[in-house]
Amino acid sequence: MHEKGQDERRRATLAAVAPGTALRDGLERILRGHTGGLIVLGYDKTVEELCSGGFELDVEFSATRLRELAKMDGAIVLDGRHARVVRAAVHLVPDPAIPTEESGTRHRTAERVAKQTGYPVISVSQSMRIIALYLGGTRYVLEDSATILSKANQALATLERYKLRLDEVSGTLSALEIEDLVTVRDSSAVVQRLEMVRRIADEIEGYVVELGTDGRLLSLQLDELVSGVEGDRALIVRDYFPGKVRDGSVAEVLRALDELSATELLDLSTVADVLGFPGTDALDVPVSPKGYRLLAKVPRLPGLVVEGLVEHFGGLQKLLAASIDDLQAVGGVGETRARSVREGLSRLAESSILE
Ligand code: 3AT
Ligand code: 3AT
Ligand code: MN
Repeated sequence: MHEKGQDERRRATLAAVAPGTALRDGLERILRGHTGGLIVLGYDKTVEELCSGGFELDVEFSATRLRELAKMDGAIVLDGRHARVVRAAVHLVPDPAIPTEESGTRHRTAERVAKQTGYPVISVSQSMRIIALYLGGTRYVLEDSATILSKANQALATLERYKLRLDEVSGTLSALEIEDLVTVRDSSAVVQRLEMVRRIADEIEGYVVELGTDGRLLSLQLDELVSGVEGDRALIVRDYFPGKVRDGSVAEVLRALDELSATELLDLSTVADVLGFPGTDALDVPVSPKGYRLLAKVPRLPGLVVEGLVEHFGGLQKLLAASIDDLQAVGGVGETRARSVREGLSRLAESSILE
């Protein structure tokens, strides 16, 4: 949980300095101007106490102002929303007892101030021509878009392969579900593949954030590949959750999946264990879905009706066998809806068997 919050903060900060933002524009101008820079992204009592000299400005932020102010010696302090320049030409005096791995007074100061204040600090190195972001105890180098894009495209190729494999195992699972021949192995394999797709998609999402306006095309490609994956993961967990489904228990399983290491995720038995099927022989145990995942493929079916149908019939096989009259016994299901469920499921059954 702690790690999650940190990850979100990192992404939010990277988004604030991504290409296309005024802040990044200012940093690139400093780099091109061959001067350096030391910029604190936030101002409060703690920051104030580290500031010595310089002058107070409190003017609106702009990229060109940042570049001009960076020509002077010292640091620039912005407010937390990066909308105003609070101070410039400041000498920062952080606690010298705070450890730093950096060499060079600018970068040592940046690391220490980031640790001491909790605000992100940026250093633009004059000698190394690098923009670095210090956040807490971590340093990120802001790479140019071409470098990030080449990494992102590699990840995207991997995602495409994973997605193909996922579509394969999902199709197989649907066919087995229709014929009531599913084992824990089959459902675990789909969960495993969904999780692998989700993880690589999350990595690419990070690149999208870093790329800012240069990441639009990548973002579109990503959305197209992973639409529905997050939802499917929850549906399949609900489908095979042993016993009654409560939202809390589903969320716990999803969290446990999220916490599996990359190696654990590759082991189907471990995935089965997380899904509620422990033991060495669990993979060959026959299981039947409640029907959530296939019902989600029936168009225009509200969530409450899906709940009602699963509750009433108790499993996919009984749903498949239900007549239009049977279906109408469920609250919220009139003749029209009963017909569309009947037809939807029949269509799924036909297309699944053909595959
Ligand atoms: P850089 O981006 O720093 O190369 P700049 O357009 O920001 O250039 P500066 O204000 O840093 O320009 O000024 C750089 C030098 O240019 C300073 C001065 O020697 C000369 N300069 C600037 N404006 C004038 C002017 N009106 N008349 C004569 N020399 C000028
Ligand atoms: P470069 O990689 O050369 O840019 P550096 O770490 O070698 O950075 P220097 O000692 O050359 O740093 O100092 C460069 C400038 O950094 C000098 C000053 O404008 C700024 N600077 C360094 N320490 C501080 C500080 N404590 N507060 C404000 N500005 C500082
Ligand atoms: Mn130096």
